[in-house]
Amino acid sequence: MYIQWYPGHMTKAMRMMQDSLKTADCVIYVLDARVIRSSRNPAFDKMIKGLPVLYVFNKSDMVEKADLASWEKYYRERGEKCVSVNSVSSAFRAEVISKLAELNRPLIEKYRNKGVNKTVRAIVAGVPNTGKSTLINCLCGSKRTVTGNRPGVTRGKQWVKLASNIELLDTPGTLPPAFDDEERAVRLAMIGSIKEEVLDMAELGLEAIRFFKQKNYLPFAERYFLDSLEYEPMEIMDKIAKKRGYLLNKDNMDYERTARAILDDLRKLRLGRVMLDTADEIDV
Ligand SMILES: Nc1nc2c(ncn2[C@@H]2O[C@H](COP(=O)(O)OP(=O)(O)OP(=O)(O)O)[C@@H](O)[C@H]2O)c(=O)[nH]1
Ligand SMILES: [Mg+2]
Repeated sequence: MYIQWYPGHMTKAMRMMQDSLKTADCVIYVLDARVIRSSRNPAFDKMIKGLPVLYVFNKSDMVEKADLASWEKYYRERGEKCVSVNSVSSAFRAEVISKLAELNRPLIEKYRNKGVNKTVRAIVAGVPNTGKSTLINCLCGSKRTVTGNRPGVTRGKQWVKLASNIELLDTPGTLPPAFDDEERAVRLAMIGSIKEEVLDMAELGLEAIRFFKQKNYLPFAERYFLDSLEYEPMEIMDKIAKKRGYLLNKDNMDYERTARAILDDLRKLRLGRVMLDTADEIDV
């Protein structure tokens, strides 16, 4: 599936990130726990070389703990600091703040030795809709930023004071510039990080079916009363449309509506807690 997923304003957004990084001491890199690999942005990774980074695996409530543990292990073995979070809950607040303090301890101590009380500036970044603004609100314990379940909610940058010596910068979601990796684009689209305006929803639904078929993910078959996933993706789409009675007219099925139903089921966990970037893909 070809997705023209790099809208013009993204170039501007990436330039803004480059600019903001000049005043940042560290990065809070918000990844979606379902797509820990696909929600990395290689262009952004290059920009932040040399800065301390805390990787936040957000929406951890949407995947199985055991699946997430493989990614945590992988990051930790590589010496990367990471923490799994559900930003909608306040339960993770203290842990993230303590990890953030740990990340910046060398810097704070360096300044303290000079008698300076350093204010740490952390840039909160990630692809659209990963929960950056929600995380900031969670850390602050109050609604300081605008959030919403669609990509592109945060427009400009916004500094938020977390404590007397920590400031957080909320930024608009940014996508990787190249679309050399179609799988990445598809997965980001599946979780809702790419604006619907640039997507062919029926085609995306078919990609979702391909994904579940390839993993032979049986809860998918169960959800739609299919006896197996041993059919062509289009056949599966057709069966689901028929079972649901999604008709365009008396001769044609409504595949777009079918696709939307599948994606909605995926995003609302009605297909279970599905990790799209599975642990067996860690080292690929
Ligand atoms: N289940 C779950 N939902 C979350 C979590 N964090 C955020 N959300 C939801 O995800 C949606 C997007 O959250 P935002 O904070 O607006 O995401 P963002 O990364 O700031 O998005 P942009 O500003 O558009 O780039 C909202 O509906 C949030 O309620 C989480 O940890 N778990
Ligand atoms: Mg936001």
